[in-house]
Amino acid sequence: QPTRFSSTYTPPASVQEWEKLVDKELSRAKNVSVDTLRSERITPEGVAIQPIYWDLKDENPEMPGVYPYTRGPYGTMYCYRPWTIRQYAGFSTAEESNAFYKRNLAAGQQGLSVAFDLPTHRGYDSDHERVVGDVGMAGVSIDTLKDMEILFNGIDLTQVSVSMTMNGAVLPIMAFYVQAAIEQHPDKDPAEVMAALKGTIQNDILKEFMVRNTYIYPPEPSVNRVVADIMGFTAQHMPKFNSISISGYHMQEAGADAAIEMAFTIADGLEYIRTAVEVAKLDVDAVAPRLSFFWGIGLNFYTEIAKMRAARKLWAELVKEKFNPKNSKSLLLRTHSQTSGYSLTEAQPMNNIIRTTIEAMAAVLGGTQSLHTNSYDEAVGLPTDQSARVARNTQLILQEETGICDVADPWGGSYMMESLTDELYHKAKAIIDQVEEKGGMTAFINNGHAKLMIEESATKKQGRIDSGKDTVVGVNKYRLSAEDEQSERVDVLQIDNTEVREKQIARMNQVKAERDESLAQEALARLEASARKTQSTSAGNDPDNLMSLCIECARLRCTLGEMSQALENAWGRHVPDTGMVQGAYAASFNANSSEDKAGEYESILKAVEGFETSEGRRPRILVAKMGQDGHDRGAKVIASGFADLGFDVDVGPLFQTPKEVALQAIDSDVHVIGVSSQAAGHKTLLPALKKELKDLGADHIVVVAGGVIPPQDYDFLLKESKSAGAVFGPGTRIIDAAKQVLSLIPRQDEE
Ligand code: 2CP
Repeated sequence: QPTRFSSTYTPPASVQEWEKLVDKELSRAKNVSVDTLRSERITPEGVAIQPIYWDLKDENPEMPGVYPYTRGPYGTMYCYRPWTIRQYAGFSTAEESNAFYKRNLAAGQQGLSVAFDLPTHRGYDSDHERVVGDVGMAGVSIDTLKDMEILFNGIDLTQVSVSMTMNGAVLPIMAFYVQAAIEQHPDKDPAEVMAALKGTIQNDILKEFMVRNTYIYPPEPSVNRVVADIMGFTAQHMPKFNSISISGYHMQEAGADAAIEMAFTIADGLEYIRTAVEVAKLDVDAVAPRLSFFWGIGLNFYTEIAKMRAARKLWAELVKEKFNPKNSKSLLLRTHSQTSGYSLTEAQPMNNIIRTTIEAMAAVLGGTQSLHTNSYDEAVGLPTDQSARVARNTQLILQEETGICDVADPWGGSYMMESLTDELYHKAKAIIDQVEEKGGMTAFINNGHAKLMIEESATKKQGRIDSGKDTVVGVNKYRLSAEDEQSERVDVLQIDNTEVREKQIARMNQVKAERDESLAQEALARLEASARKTQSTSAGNDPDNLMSLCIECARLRCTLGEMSQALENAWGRHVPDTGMVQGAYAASFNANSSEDKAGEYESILKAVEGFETSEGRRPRILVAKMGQDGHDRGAKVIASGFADLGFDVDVGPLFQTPKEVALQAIDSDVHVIGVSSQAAGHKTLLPALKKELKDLGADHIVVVAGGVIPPQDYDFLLKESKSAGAVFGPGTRIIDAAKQVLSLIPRQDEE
């Protein structure tokens, strides 16, 4: 048996290609060569860990950095440069977020990732009537250039790479970011500053229509103008900036399994290249090297690693086949990953550290380029400094204490992993073929197919958990007593939403007062006029490019809401439909449950029938979402589950005000309103709903709440403000919630 480096061993062609590539990769690095990588990582037992392993009997082994990239986009992977530790954060005002970023960078974080609040996502300034409960809650509030300048105060944007999660109001946010960078360097040519900017904008609007719901405009202009013009602008002026982060994460969070997540995400990516080439007339090689990806990483350890390996291969093959690029970088799937928020539990939150560590290991063993690890308290609220530190240290420990970075694709060649990679590859490819046959992802989304497939998968998963088929430690197995559970509670960050909102409005008014009003209005009018044109080249130097026009608006101190409104005047606001999956919960629960659990299901059905007999109609519930919180997995699963259990279910539209919810509830004559809240607005929005009901003489309607609500707030909702009759935290079984809701509805003879 020859060794890899014995004089008698002649490496096969793919290994030789890898060696050449590695020489090139390492030529950038000081004091590192292939030889140092091969000989310097010696274990205490005297074993030299090699940067890569392959089967010596294989005549053409797959290698990392070599087509089709199953084993990784780079030849040496973490041996040369570990993944970027990039924690997603932002809350309250720009000042507070800026201070948080600086503390994190000083403590070992390597790149920034900005979370914006929901009004910003949806294109509303902080003074808009629809966003009262949302300002500064789930991210930082940005209304003007001034906010963006404060957000990055003391952080040189030409040096630190910044990721921004923004899709709806992506044009104003990108414009503020670019203009803030330019104004950080008044002595430099703006072109030079823009060329130095490195980072990523999420700008993945297609998935918003399936799952994340922070769209503003209808799909057609969102893709063909907004996304296309940003691709055109960044290709020309910001070559180091990743113009889209094509995201599967939110699909997984919404319930998609790995094959669906991978397939829809890759199909979205193909659609974006098609838009670039066919609509914006850009060269594939001008765009594809700066498309990046974003995966959710859950607890299915082997599957997640295999997913990342299969996705790289699938992307490389499909881009090559469909667009025939000349630059090999166009074929690389580079990705950010985030551990699963869905997998976190409110019960025994310390268990979440272990879950997150395992997920982080899967992301890294799958070859991620950048990683966010969730904080253990994220199932109940915003992370504190302490929980954020534990999350960051999880990555630092993996990078610096474990030796995991010493070898690229350690799973390569495992019978099991190669087989699983192959199977997932084929499953995802079959779904992509189906999507492409239907005319691509936009068509597949428009006909509602994509959303339903994800919702069905989510509802089945809930049935598996509620029936006990899938274990969730501390939730459906190994539970603590109520008393012990209480002692495990953790502190969460509390934000005074009213104070943040007032501060934001004051600052915005000051910016408006100090600007040249007529110049600002002219710039907004030019933006609207461009949006009304159906023909634009999207090229970065086209005077109608929406990104250039927004940068000009930002320079003249127009607000985010004003720019968004100018575009809305031309395109309108997108209104989603509210369909619901039927039968999936019942089927999944009953197929997976033991006999006693099946009896439990039957007993709820009987109770609902009993209600109907005594009250003359079934219990009727309105599942409502208030504020700008578009996370609707919980609401959709609850709606489907309750419907399967015999309730009459109305699903309210997204983004409602408390008054709109109250009016719909009265109109539909429901017994109960179930409010689903994931974005921290509950302490403002629930009391407001209760007041509306009272004012409208409908105080008899029971209100219950569920979602991400810190246990510390339960007393406020249940007792102090009496704005909810029950609160259901993450991990509540649907059948338990249904039982309790039924018991809360006053019967006719009690009234
Ligand atoms: C890296 N490099 C290497 C190697 N590794 N060169 C040679 N050999 C290697 N082994 C080089 C790269 O070529 C690149 O240089 C530079 O080092 C940086 O590496 P990278 O792989 O580009 O890493 P990165 O800068 O960290 O970028 C990673 C991504 C980027 C994935 C490409 O798009 C990204 O950071 N995404 C983050 C997205 C994110 O944070 N999203 C937040 C979602 P060159 O650039 O010169 O080539 S939070 C979402 C929430 C949940 C929400 O949406 O609601």
